[in-house]
Amino acid sequence: AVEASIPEGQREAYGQSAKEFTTKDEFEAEAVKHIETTLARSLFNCDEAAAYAGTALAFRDRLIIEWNKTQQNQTFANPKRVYYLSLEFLMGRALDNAMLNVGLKDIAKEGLSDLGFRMEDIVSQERDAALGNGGLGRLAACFLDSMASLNYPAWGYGLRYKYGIFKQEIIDGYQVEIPDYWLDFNPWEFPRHDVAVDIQFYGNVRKYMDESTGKQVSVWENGEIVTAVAFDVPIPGYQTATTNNLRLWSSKASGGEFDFQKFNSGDYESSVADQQRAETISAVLYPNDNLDRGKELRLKQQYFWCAASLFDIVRRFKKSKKAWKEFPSQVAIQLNDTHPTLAIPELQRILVDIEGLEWDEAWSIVQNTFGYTNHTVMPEALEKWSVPLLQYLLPRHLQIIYDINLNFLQYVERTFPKEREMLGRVSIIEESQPKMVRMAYLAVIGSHKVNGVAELHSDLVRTTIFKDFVKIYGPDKFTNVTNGITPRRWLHQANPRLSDLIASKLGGHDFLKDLTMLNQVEKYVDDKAFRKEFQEIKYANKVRLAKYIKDTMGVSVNPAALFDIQVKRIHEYKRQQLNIFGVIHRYLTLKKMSPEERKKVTPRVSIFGGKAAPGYWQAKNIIHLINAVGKVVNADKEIGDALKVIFLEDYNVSKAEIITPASDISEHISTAGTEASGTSNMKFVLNGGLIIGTCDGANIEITREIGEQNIFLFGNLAEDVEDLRHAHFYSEFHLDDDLAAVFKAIREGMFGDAESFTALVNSVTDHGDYYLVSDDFHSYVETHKLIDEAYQSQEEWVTKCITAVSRMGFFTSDRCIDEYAEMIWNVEPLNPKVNGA
Ligand code: GPK
Repeated sequence: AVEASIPEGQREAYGQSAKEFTTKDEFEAEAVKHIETTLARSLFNCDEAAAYAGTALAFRDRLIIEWNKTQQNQTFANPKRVYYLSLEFLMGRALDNAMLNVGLKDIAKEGLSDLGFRMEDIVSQERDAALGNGGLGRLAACFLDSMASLNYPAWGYGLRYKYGIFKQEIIDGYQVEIPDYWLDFNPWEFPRHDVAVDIQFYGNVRKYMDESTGKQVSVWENGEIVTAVAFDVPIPGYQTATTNNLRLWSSKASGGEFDFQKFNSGDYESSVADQQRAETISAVLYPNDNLDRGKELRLKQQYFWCAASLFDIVRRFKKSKKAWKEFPSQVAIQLNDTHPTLAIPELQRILVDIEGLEWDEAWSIVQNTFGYTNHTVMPEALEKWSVPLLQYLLPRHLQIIYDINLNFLQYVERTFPKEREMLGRVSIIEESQPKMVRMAYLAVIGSHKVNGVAELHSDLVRTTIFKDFVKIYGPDKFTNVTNGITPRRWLHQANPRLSDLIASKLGGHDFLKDLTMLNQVEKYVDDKAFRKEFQEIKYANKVRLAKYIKDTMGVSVNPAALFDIQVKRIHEYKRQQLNIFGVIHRYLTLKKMSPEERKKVTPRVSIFGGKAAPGYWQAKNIIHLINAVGKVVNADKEIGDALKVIFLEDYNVSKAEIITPASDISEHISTAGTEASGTSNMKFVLNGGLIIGTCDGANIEITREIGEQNIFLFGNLAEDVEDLRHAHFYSEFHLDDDLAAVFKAIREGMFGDAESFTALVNSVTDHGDYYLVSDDFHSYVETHKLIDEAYQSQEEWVTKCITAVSRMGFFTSDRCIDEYAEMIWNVEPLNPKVNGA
């Protein structure tokens, strides 16, 4: 019926443009066509970069077709949709994933080989899309993959940063940050210059009485306008036709390229300056992880993105001509942390000020639409914005926030008349100087569900930061969805040989869509051939990493040594300092041994990687110490292969794909109660490595699933942390003896420049040891001894690894998405084939 209005010639032509390559020769023809025409490159100028571009563009053509069909299908069926609002999407590379999901990787591999290229070289030409800091942003990327793979009608909304997370260089042992300009060739995005939204900032609110309705009306006026332009990124599902959309907003000055009034009055330079000022909104990703810095430009980013996304969502809803009360039956919006909390007052503003709904009716729509995911209970990470800043930038939103707060506090007062002291505690407004808006409270009040990301974390959410809210709303509003990872990228792509070995036993790769099938692997734990192949794969992955280390750093490491890896953002709570102090202890121990004794020790390679926020001085000290220790240890002839210390530069998603499959042990050693979940712990175990970890985040659930004989747990428990911290100040503080020896070595200059490590040592000895490094040190060192012993009997070790892999089915992000869909979103998958699409 809809098609009837389209001229017949156009309908036919459209159908024909959709020819898709299916053979090697067709692939080659497509890729070469793109190299010759799209890139205008001659045969004599076809290098690896050009081959990458040709391959990417050929696959892109195929994706676009599926993507258009999916979007048409969703438009016709008009089901309830999920909108995942996240300031970060840490996608990594797209080509390998596109080839896997389209299902023609082997054909492309043969085709490229005909053209004289190796697949790995071509895939590694791509720059990472690094629009995120760490776990939170990578989780969003895994969720997009799962939502598409499970056929959920889902959109991601984010910002199109011109500069993603900075590139890290290590110069003389120090971190140096280089801007990441990643957009010079990005075939995976589609500018939608026709999808543009004007966003207002500043200005004032005018109130008047509408005579005809007798209602008070608020008008936000005289503001400054910036335009949001949509850039769309296709998100293909695995083995399904569903290809969802990630919409990223880019900022530009409103009114076309220039302000023509200024231009005509001869003020050309200032109109260019306006343009550049508008563009700064989406210019750069803030490089802080688990830290709130309260910068004005960051608040502008948040509102810009929330307002553009909501405009888009509301526009789509209005096309359906349904009544407003249907909005929550058509729209579920998930807030990835508090960064998009302004979407709550923004939707209330749209409904009340623009659409003319009554406050209460609007508010019930808002509450039923939003869900909020909390990712941390650490106080320094909980967002607050100053009232004067909000008043200046978003005057109408501040009023709305005050009204939300008033209604909420009145409700609390009515319900708990005897607990007036609670009002100050739960108020959205903190009565400080200046006053602050507590974004997490606003997110809780404006959502129908609040979830943490692992069981312990969700318990802490309920019993600490939102304790009063559990009392006010009841326990059912608060829930848990334990994080997961996509097995497509983190098993099949990163570790194809292990994926294929599993597939050979399970009769194909179906487990990549139903990871619980991994439990069938346990049957092969005693199968000689299986075990041998499993070990060979791990060894090959370690050889690959050893080669990478040699190529990038010039250091030779022995792939037969125990590879001990800690890669994640550098943060005091993640305790890379505990790890490097442990490494120093190991070095001192080795130095005391005779050469004969030393030969009996399990050789180790301690591998670190991760970025420090540019303004996080103590984290940078940790990086410096790791590099300083590496320099001394790696040059020590006496030590040789017994110990090597490596700091891998510029850890990112594509490097994680090489590093993760190569671990024997990985470290997840945060102070108990601080790491909400962690997700790399899951990746390492799924790839056949064991972990050493504290009883924190998802480590606890991993232990429950894989069995405590297959994990190395150590350290104090979350429930004891408060008392231990207290004891550091009020009782005699006893520094662990082995740790004291480590500090002595550092102070005496064993690793050079003792001065520059003073602060790191003092944070333990003089400043209260907030992260309990000394309390956990002994248990940490003892557990590493157990690891050394366990590794000596390779047979038992392999049994542990295989058993652990087979019990990891729970940790797929597909399970997470089904849980969100059922408990929070109330959405169903949409069959991609309905409507004959
Ligand atoms: C949590 F609060 C934050 C943050 O600002 N950035 C970030 O990456 C992480 N997180 C947690 O630290 C991890 O424990 C968790 O697995 C991840 O979010 C995803 O939930």
